[in-house]
Amino acid sequence: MEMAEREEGSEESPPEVEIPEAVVETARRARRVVAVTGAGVSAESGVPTFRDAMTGLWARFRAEDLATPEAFARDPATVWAWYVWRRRLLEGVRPNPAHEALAEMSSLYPEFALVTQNVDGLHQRAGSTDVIELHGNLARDRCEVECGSWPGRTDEEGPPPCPACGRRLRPDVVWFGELLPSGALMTAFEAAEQCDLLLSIGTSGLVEPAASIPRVAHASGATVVVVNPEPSGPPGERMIHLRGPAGIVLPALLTRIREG
Ligand code: BJW
Repeated sequence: MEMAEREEGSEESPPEVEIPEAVVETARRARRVVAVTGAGVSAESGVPTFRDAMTGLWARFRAEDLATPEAFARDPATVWAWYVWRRRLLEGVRPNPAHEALAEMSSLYPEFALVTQNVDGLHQRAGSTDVIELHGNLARDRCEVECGSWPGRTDEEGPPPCPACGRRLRPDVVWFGELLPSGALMTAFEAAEQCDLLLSIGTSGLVEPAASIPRVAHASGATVVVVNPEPSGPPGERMIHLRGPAGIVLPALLTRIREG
């Protein structure tokens, strides 16, 4: 896919993106659509991805060393500080055109499932409802012994005690080695098995079980469209890669679908 050069002095108008006719046709014909999103969909909002933006704390720690129950047990203060930093960062960001396009797309289809690995809540802030959150949400804490969840706190010295039992609070997110919420996971895989079109947006596809969702959709007969500026696997039958930032590609796709 090619993007036209921006003209001098035309910063206001978005760059033109060519969406292949085959994608437009498939997206117009589809009735059941699943969008699976990862950190890349929020990159243009200024939220760092996990594996390709290494600034601040990201430069000093690997996600795999912080997003584990073992890391929290070993060094709760560091893990807590990482999440406080990320919560603060979210206070200053807004949904971008990719989130907005997905929120609008849902109204075009009889069945539309938005499945996200992200914990930033930006899809909801863009107007999406019934978002299937596979990895939890940074806006919440929960008790480490599961006695409840509360609004996420940004105490500098953490982790704070659970208001109910006094044990530690932790962010209500899914760490490596932990089970994903079973209802969300089941809904996501069922939707993938039944969809005509699956959009895989801004994810490296390295983390299971989320990474299997597009594969299940493809094996069940759906067309899979990957939206990512970086190369992905080889194209194949019903497997199309739209190379570009989600904030440019998705609004362009939405415009083309609506033209029909
Ligand atoms: C753009 C862009 C732009 C940039 N536009 N795009 C089977 C095989 C092997 C291992 C396993 C397996 N099954 C389970 C495992 C173990 C493990 C796993 O997957 N490990 C692999 C890494 C090897 N999975 C788990 O432990 C899961 N639990 C589980 O399966 O329980 C049962 C079980 C346990 C153990 C063994 C077997 C079974 C839990 C996974 C939890 C993941 N948690 C995290 C942290 C969440 C909380 C937090 O935010 O802190 O979730 S890790 C992190 O990775 C986060 C993300 O949601 C997740 C995925 O990352 P994502 O979104 O893809 O981001 P990136 O950075 O990787 O990619 C960004 C992409 O965007 C890039 O491609 C860019 O190019 C692109 N991009 N700008 C569009 N503008």
